[in-house]
Amino acid sequence: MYLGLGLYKHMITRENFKFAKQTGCTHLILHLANYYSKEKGVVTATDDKNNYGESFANESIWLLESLSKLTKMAEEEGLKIYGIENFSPADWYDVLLDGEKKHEQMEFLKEIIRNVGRAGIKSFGYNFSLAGVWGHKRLPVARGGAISACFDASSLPLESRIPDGEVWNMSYKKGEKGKFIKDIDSDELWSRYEWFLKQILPVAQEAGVELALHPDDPPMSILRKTPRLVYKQDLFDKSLNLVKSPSNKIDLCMGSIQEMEGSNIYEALDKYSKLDKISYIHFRNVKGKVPYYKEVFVDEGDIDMFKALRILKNNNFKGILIPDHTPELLCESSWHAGMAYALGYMKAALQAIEGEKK
Ligand SMILES: [Mn+2]
Repeated sequence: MYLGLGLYKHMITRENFKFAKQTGCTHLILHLANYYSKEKGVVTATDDKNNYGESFANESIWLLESLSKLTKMAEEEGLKIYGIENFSPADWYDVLLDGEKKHEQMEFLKEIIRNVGRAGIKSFGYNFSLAGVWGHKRLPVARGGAISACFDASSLPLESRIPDGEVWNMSYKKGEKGKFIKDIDSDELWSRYEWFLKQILPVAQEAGVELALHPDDPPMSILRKTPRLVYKQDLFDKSLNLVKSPSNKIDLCMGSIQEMEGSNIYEALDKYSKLDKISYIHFRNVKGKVPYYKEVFVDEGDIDMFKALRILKNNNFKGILIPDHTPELLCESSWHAGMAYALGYMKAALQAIEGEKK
């Protein structure tokens, strides 16, 4: 098991690579889609009026040359880029929405995966979702009033439909006023997903890239009148069996799984690590489950993180763990402090667990 740090696009700097190295990481997961760039903190509240901003198509960051520059910069700092997380909505909205540009967009996604493979990057995380990550509020809900993400279904306009020009909680064009994305049922969502997997998995396999599916965040069965794909942990079985491939894997987000109704995080970790289906892990903790939960410090949530690590160790898990999100610590560099706190905890826990006998 290795320790990694996830960096959002606006945080991809040499200084932050050094910060990752200094906090004990050996690996990085980079987000190249430009969400979270508007605010200083990264806990962004969204509702029916505010989303994660504008998404741009065909950006040069996806070229092999750009990816290779990033891998070289990481190597210079003694790190390896393990994965890239998420496509830009502007590059695949018609794949998600079954629109007229889906074939053209699919070809670009394949090119991205080929470039990722050529750059020597092992994993590509993605979230096949229409509503995306939506509805969290930025509130002082973690220990000591630390600002963190809180989801409370009872306080949200859950039925607010997704306007034309938006998907995955970002805008990709100026939409028609009063028009919304088409209503679909769960079968239709799965059939769109199956088409996507059948197109992308052979390319990923040839490129030596694992595709890592993130579960729904928040894991509601329906959100903004759209179905969700993996809002219960067993739905990962459905995704893995839908199109079989060694490249069909999971980005196992411990927080999102813990938030699911009826979930058992230890069973999920045990089952999917035994199957060698976990590409990497979002190692974070929460209190509560849908319809109300809050993201908290790694040591104060409902999950016994040491128990989780022992399961992974016993199953010989060889992937990486990243903190995903953490509450913000009250200081000048609240994001860095939050990450350093989580990583220090993880480093100590790994050292303790690695020293234990089976
Ligand atoms: Mn996650």
